[in-house]
Amino acid sequence: MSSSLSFQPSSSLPDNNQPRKSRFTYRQLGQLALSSTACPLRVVAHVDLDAFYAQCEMVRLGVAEDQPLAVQQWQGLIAINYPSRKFGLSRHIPIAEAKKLCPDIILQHVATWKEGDEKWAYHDDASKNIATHKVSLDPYRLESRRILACIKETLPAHLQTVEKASIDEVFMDLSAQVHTIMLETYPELTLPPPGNDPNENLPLPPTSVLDWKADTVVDLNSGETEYDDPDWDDVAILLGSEIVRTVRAAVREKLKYTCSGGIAHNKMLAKLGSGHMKPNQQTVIRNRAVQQFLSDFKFAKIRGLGGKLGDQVSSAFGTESVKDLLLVPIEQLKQKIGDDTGMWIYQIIRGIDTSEVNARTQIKSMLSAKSFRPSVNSAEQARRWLRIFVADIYSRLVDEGVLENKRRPRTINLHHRTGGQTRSRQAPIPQGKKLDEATLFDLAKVLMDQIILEGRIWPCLNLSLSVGGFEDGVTGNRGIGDFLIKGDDAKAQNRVLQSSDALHGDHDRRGKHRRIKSSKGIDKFFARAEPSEHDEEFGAQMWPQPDADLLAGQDAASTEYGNITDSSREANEAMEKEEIDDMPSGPSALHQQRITEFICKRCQSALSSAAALQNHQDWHLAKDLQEEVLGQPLHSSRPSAAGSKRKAPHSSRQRRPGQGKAEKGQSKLAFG
Ligand code: TTP
Ligand code: CA
Ligand code: CA
Repeated sequence: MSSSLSFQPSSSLPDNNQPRKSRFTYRQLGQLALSSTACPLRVVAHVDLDAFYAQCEMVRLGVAEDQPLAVQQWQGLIAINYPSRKFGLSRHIPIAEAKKLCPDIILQHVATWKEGDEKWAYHDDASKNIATHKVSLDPYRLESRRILACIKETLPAHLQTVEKASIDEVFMDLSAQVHTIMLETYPELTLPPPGNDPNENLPLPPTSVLDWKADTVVDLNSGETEYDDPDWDDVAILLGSEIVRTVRAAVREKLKYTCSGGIAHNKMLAKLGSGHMKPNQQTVIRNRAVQQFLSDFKFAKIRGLGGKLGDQVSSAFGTESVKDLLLVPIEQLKQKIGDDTGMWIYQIIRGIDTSEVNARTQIKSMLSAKSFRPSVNSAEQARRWLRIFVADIYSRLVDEGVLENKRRPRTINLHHRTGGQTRSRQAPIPQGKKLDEATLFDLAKVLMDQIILEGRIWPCLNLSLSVGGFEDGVTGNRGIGDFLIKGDDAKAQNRVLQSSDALHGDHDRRGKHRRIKSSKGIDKFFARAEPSEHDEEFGAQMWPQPDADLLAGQDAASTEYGNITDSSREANEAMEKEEIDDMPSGPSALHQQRITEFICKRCQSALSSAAALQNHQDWHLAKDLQEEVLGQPLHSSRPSAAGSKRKAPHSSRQRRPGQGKAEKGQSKLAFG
């Protein structure tokens, strides 16, 4: 790895005095202007905030940059700033241990909603009140929005493609901007190709020296040397890297946040790059360095290969390393893993990823939920929680542009669980009117009342409210006043709910499948990159693995934070594993006893407590619902979609690891 490179004098005039040509054509240069995913000169960047929630708290509290600080959620740590990482702190360390290792550490609990409160706040006693408080991530969403806005302001409006990939990450397709800079910097590129033939190769860049400034530049593949003249893909990535440096400096100067960047040919590589050297650095992966860079990774680091699929691959081929997997012939991959998935793996470990950077937020659903310990035992108490869920969801809807009528959900769902039974109710959200918090709350209350009417619903152990079916709002000349809900409309709304009950209310008698089909909001369980209350059940550390919030592709089904994907699944699997890992290791009698007491009948996992077992069973339920929503198990071999404009396995009609069902997006976090 080198921090700066210089090339030897250009050898673009070889022996026969004919100028040597670039590997790239005029046509390919043209594709760069269009940000074509097929363009070999394409430049994609990924920016990820360093220790994000911890930085948010540092900025909010105005603490010194070298002050160790961690963000606490109940009895766990969810974000650790870099000064405290020097003391060996990580997400998995108990609070007492963290204080021992770093006595000066500031432990800041996340903001919470207190049962019955109208607004979240930072409560000093939150960590002791898991039963009556619910985490609010609003402070971090707010900062996320400011950072996204800052990034967008830094880039030219007409040339930017920025995708919020999680609460603290963005992808940027820099191709169009890089193209513009290239033409300005190298006017020879604006000349028509010889014979006006776009398939002619470009001249080589006139420069033989590329200054990578302070970037980390990944070493070249074997066989390539720094003495080879740079080609236009090197120049493009260098220009991309300069843009990222400017973006990071703006975020730092204007908002005080540090972040790390990755600059490469596609999303997958850019994402691996941003995590390569942290904090406050950026890593460049030139095309000539991709193989070298990837072969050092375990394939579990690649998004989509971190969970069950990764396990399946490692047991099928007896390895966890990319290097070994590269030796497996494609036919063998297809045979053991399935045609599409095998093909996808074959390509992704070779650094091939044609997923687009999506500028449009494609949230599909939002969920707010809580498991109750102790249980909730009255309608009044349940309503107090509903008020919080609605406030939580509404603030996210505002982020989504609901006030501007940009996008709005079409359905609202309530799931209710007692010891033995889960009930769900769904209703349409009246369209064409302003959607406000009171309307949502009224809808939620009606759903709750319907469930209450069924009887025997206490004690309630879990409530989950979700909204889904997002679609673009009607644009036009209607002012916000046109969307106000009037009294009569509210009554009409109730009538709609009643008829919806007739359509959807008979869940328990029709069985689970029926219920699931009317409850797509549950896909949210698999689509989070931000922790939700559901995560609290599993403990803070169990939520998304660092890689699990990314995902990809332009085609995947979208939910609030990201795709309904295997990657989200990985997050859930991680939860499950960590539940098990939380138990004392070693064959102690206590351990044995706990194992036999809390075994999941479905998968034989051992859980550490009755509550953990309950949560684990919720996870199974969510997974079942998810499979129903997707219609088939993931990773099965599927026929290619005829007529799709993209090639398998990236077809917009197919799901692949890292994607959800067709339509798209990521539950992921749109910054802002
Ligand atoms: P990450 O980007 O994974 O981690 P980070 O920003 O804290 O640290 P890094 O510098 O390594 O990127 O997650 C972003 C935020 O999401 C993190 O600050 C807190 C939250 N989070 C959780 O609450 N639980 C988790 O398990 C993870 C991974 C993140
Ligand atoms: Ca981060
Ligand atoms: Ca992140």
